[in-house]
Amino acid sequence: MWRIAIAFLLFGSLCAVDRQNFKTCQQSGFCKRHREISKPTGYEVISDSIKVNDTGLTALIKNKETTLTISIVSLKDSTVRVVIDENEGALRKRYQPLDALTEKEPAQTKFKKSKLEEGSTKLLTGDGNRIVLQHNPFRVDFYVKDKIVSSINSKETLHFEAFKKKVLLTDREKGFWEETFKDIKDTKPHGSSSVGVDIAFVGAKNLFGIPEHAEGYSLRDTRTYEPYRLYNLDVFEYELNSPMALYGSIPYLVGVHQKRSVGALWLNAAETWVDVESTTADKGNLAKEVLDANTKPREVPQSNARFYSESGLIDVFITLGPQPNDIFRQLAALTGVTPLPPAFALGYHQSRWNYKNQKDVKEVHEGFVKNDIPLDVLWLDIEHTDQKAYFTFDKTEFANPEDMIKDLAEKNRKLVTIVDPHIKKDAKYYIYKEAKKNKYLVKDAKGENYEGNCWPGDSTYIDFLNPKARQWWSEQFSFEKYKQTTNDVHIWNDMNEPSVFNGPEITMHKDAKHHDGFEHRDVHNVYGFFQHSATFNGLKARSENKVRPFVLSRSFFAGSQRTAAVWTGDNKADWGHLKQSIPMLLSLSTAGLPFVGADVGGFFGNPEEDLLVRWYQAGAFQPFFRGHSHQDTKRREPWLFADNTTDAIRNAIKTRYAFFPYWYTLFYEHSKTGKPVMRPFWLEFVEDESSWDEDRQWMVGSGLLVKPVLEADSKELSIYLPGKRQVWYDWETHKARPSPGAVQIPVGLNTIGLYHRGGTIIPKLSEVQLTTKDNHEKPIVLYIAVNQKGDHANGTIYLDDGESYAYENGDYAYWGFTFKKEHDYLHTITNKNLDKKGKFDSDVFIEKIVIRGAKFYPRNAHIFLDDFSPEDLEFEFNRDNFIMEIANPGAFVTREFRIDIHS
Ligand code: NBV
Repeated sequence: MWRIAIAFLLFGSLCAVDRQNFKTCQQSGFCKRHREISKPTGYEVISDSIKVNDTGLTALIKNKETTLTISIVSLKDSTVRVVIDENEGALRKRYQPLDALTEKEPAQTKFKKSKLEEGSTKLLTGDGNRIVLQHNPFRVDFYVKDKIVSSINSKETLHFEAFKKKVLLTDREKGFWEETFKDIKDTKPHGSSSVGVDIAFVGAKNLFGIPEHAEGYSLRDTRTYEPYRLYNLDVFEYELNSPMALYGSIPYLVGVHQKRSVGALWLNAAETWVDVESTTADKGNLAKEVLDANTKPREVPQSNARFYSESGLIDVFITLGPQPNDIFRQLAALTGVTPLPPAFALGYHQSRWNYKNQKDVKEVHEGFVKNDIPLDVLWLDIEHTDQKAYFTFDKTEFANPEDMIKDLAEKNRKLVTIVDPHIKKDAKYYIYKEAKKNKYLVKDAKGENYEGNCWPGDSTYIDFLNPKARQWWSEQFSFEKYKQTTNDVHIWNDMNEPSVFNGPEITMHKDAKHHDGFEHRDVHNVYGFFQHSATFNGLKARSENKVRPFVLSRSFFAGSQRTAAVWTGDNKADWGHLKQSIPMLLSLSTAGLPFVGADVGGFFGNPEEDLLVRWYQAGAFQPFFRGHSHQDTKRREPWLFADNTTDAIRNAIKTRYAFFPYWYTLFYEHSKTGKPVMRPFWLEFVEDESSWDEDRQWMVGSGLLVKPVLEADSKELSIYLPGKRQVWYDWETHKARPSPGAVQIPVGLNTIGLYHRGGTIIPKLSEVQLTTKDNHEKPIVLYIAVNQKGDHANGTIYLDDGESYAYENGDYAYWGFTFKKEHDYLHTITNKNLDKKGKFDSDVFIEKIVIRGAKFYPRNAHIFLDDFSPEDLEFEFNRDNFIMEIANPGAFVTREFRIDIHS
């Protein structure tokens, strides 16, 4: 069996993606059936079935063949849930991935009013939004401030395959009762049970989201293209600009609009396809609703997304915004946020398949010290195990893991080890024995333990759908079980789509069986989610809830952000992949998953030095920052290149560390607001439509614009400065530029396009040490970028111990800084405790303050601390560039001060 694996591997590493391994919509029976629907499916509401109570409405809807139930409930914060299920007496229960939600039953809120009329039922929500159920044809319209913003089934494509008794032959050719792909048969014992409907986003020119695809950020019209596929798959050397499925799925998208953005979460874990269409509302089925609301007839853009899933329910959450901030908060209320990561996880990670032995590990991490390059984490890939039996160490190459971990820990570094979900079928392997004995393994269609081929050869798979199996899995991370590990070891869950080398499309057979009678087809996209959440819980429990875990997962689903960071899998060392990583990470961020990154340098192949440098520069401004490479590639530790390459990589990594206080604050703020750390422009500049689909540049938080060099031999970098009436400052030269606008900067080896947005204040470390821990509590420099009017800027900083949960009990500090023009002759800089519950006592002091855009002539400056006696401050002022620098103001971040600048 292992030969197959190796043959597969070699094949995989030699050529690009083998498309033949993966289905097209035409080859997927249900996708084809849904896509071919060309006439209205004819659903109408049975008027006398409508029941409305305080918080919800239920009704029956039917067409010629099928009767369904619909429920519409109003949730908190402008969110509406619409569920369509079979009517009573269904032959089987349909799976709902409710664990993706933070609350399995999201709290409902009361309607203000409801009104049953001839032809429609109107509901007014507590937030003042209106929902209109149109009876015939069946349709659900959503209004914000009397403007229609979204509609379900406006194209009348609702199609719901109810379970039925097996009728031999009739539907066979359509793949209803069985389907074969590349000689592998899906027995479909329960027949097909697919569901699908269209969702309209009125006023939205662009849709964003539904990761993961190697595609542009703005979703493209699929009318003459394959639909986007959501089916977690292990794809070797994935193709660029393709809607093919990749490792993870979040069935969530946003329709962006200047005043009324809308999000939709399609809560379904089965194979799903999404067709996207960009059209105009004034000519379609919603024309009347759109034109009614507009006095003058005009063209109104509309985007439609049509979702089809192989099984499960139609369970849609519509978040009604209306502003981008609201959209992120509303999604976070449904599927959660990333809890504050341990500080080290925001540092640089060095990985490779594989560091060969302990000596290798030692040389590599000491190499970082010798070469003065910061590093927080060293990673061990599959070869560190005893013959791919996870939770073990190879007895010869890693004979003393405790020493190795101690050695790393002494330098304030961590180790990450890989733990995949396939379990070596070996009667002597304790994990296999226990899982088998406890019946925690996935079963095949016949009810035997499911077997597939993966790294260890014959493998079985943990049934993570079973809560007891999850609990057991979590316990495997305890120090008694995962021997020779400590709290300094964190975990990487790879291959958890799950990858099955000899399975259909390199994954599990759809007729395999899981806990509670569900088939693999029902739960496929949530399998990895359950693995990484059980891993996270295990790490947390092993430290008695004291140490924040770090888990990286390849597969993901909605809600994955609560327990994992994610990377974009097996990319390639070429410029195209570097570019594609940006929209990929933005799509993940848009879908609520903020802790994301791509393998720096590219996993397959050997990057030219220029590319490697540029990739480090981009990665330094992306949330998860890890260099990683395939075992067949040349070694790429940063010092193995020409000196100027090593220098440029060192610079990039040091720059990352210097911005650590800003990153950490942004992750904290994400956990409170749901806003991502790496941001698309529309979140910050919704007024500037031309910037919405930008996929070469991004924002880190609200203050920093990043445009890395993305082309070989670049001489010049052109940067778009978004927004209206904003001012931007070149991070290095302080030169101010208005927006909207574009700027060209000359490119050197160390160039990263970085612009500081006027009106914001960014804290940065004044010097960096070699790990985040060594940087803890070190002095900062405050960069103040004055806004366009010249009268204001503000920013924040979050501090805590960086590793424990003490912050949950008040051991943190969250402070704000404000620069303000008080009047023509006085500008002030003040700080303020923004959260009095935070009691963290810190000694972090401000070593320097840099004011960009200081359009005044300072005569003197002094600081007031806790009394009324001011102390004079020394400063420098550059009249040409309007830069004022105050060195050593004697201010501490978490002690109140006021600096007066007289001009
Ligand atoms: O465990 C080996 C690799 C890993 O290095 C990579 O990051 C994963 O995406 N893994 C996939 C399996 C084999 C890939 C060819």
